[in-house]
Amino acid sequence: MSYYKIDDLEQYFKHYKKSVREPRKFWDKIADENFTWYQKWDKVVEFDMQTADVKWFLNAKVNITKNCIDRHLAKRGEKTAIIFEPNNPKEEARHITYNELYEQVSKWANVLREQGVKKGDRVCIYLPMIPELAFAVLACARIGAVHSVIFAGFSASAVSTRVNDLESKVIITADGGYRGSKSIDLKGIIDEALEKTPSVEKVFVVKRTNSEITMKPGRDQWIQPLLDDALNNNVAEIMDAEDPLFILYTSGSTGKPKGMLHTTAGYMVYSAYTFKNIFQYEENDVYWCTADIGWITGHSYILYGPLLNGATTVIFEGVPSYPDFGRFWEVIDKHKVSQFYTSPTAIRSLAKENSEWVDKYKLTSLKVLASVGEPINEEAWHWYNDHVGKKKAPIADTWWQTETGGIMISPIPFVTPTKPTYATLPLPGVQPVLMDEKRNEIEGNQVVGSLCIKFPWPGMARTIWGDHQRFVDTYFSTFPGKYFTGDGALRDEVGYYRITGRVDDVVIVSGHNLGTAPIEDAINEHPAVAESAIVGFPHAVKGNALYGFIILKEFGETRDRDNLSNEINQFISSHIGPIAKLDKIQFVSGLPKTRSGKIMRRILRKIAEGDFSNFGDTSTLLNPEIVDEIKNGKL
Ligand code: 6R9
Repeated sequence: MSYYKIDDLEQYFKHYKKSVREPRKFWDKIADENFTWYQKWDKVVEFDMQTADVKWFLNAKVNITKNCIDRHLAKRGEKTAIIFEPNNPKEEARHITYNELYEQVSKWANVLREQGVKKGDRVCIYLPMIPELAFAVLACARIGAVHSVIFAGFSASAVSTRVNDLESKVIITADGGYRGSKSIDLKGIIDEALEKTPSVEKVFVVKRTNSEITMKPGRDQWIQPLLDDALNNNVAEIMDAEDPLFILYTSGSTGKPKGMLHTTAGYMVYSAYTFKNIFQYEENDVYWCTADIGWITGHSYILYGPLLNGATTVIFEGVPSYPDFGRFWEVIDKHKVSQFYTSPTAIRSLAKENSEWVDKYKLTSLKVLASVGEPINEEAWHWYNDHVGKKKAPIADTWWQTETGGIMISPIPFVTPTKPTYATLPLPGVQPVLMDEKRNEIEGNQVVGSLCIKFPWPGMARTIWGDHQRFVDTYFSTFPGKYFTGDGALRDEVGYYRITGRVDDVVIVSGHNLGTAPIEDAINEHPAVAESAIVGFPHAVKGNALYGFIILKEFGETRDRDNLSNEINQFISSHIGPIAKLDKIQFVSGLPKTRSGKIMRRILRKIAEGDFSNFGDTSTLLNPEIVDEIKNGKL
């Protein structure tokens, strides 16, 4: 019996039980049957959850790109590996076959090697969402260099912080990038960033926008002439299972970003396994994840997961609103996309527009929908289900983190019955537990607590680059011996999990624990409300009270604000209870969001408290200008 694919609920429970009782046997079989290895492991796993030392597939030898590319060539050489859909719909899409992907990655790998990049070197990649981003990432993995993709929306100072933390010698960038109606001067940002990065020796530049840029002699080179001269085949580096594969930064609650380090074999096994099950990918499907490769979702579910399974994966350069609000749906019909993976933010931003933008597309190719990044509220879930999936495509609400490497809790489409706003059940191999304030495990169902994972899984991050103590402190100390996710969750009467948001998003009002997410859900159901964010602020009698920042839909703008405020509180009262009513409501035109779409509540909390002195690091904000607007609106 194979454990790689789950076909029905009975099988899910069977696999799940096996994975808990005999995790070693479970992962051993999956790793053994579904990948090509130079050498197999001596031991499946070795771990100490106190010191956060975890190793999987000890002493195995492998190269992830052999598994992503080479092993498919015999059967799938002429199959499309990547569909590139450019920002401008008038520019032709590119179809890159597995054979072509092999040639491109080989050329890139040869160039990097010839230019002196060695196994273990950190290579920073600052590219727009173009096929070259995939080639660069895979070429690094091919030669054993550790890739660190920096999202091409980050500022120069965010880039230099990361480059310096990695002491990276090589940067790969482009002359520019397109995003909707804008073009971004990536090389200019790199030039500014590199004024403060003494380690960088070489910059390779991809041509995309043909913009005028300056090339620094001795440091900068166009990559194309080098590629033209390179051989189109390459012998992959033999990597140890625990050799680093990549480092990806995630923002901490304060201070310096954390460089999460993922290693080779465990990440490979886990991203492949989770992709296969969550997306139920079949041979002729076209799969599309709208994330950016600069985030973990793009690493695991645009590149590695799909390619490990020999899938066709779409790389989309643009944005959902360009040239109009129908772009996603147009692309789905155009490429006959079968699996579509996006974020609640994207869904809400499109749901707020006239539904004709989506309803005019057929979307009949869609089989599976998925969501990631934050809790998906009920209204957005239904809109996604009704307008996009036409009530026929199950929605996988996938909960996971940069640190987990792959999806941890999610319905398996056609297997797990879905329930709006619930990530439902853990995947086999994942052992979630809920913990109370006294650090005890909470048994049974219909309970709420801090979400931890009590046994290692192959995809977990191994450390924070250069700071293992911070890794231990952040994730393994709050609940000793367990991995602490930082999220709160509830387990319902049948054992389904619902992520209630970051644990720090819970506000205690008059002694009652109130998650901000369900309150926001209730508010968002008001027909005039587009989006909302709730934070707590100190209150003399209640301890804390609730402050609501609310964005109205266009027609709501003309309504009387006092009446609206009363109605919104009525909604909360009837959905949750009078205890959850807002003490203060401020109508705003936007919310401070990180580039991955998360509301930066830390800033809203400060504004609600009336403390405008120091908003901390705002370098990851997509819309920093909104902070002043909200602040001024309050004054
Ligand atoms: C993959 C990714 C991780 C945090 C995580 C949680 C939130 C992600 C979610 C979700 C509720 C979901 N989150 N998916 N919350 N339901 N389906 O997003 O990684 O950027 O590291 O963020 O995002 O709070 O802890 P990352």
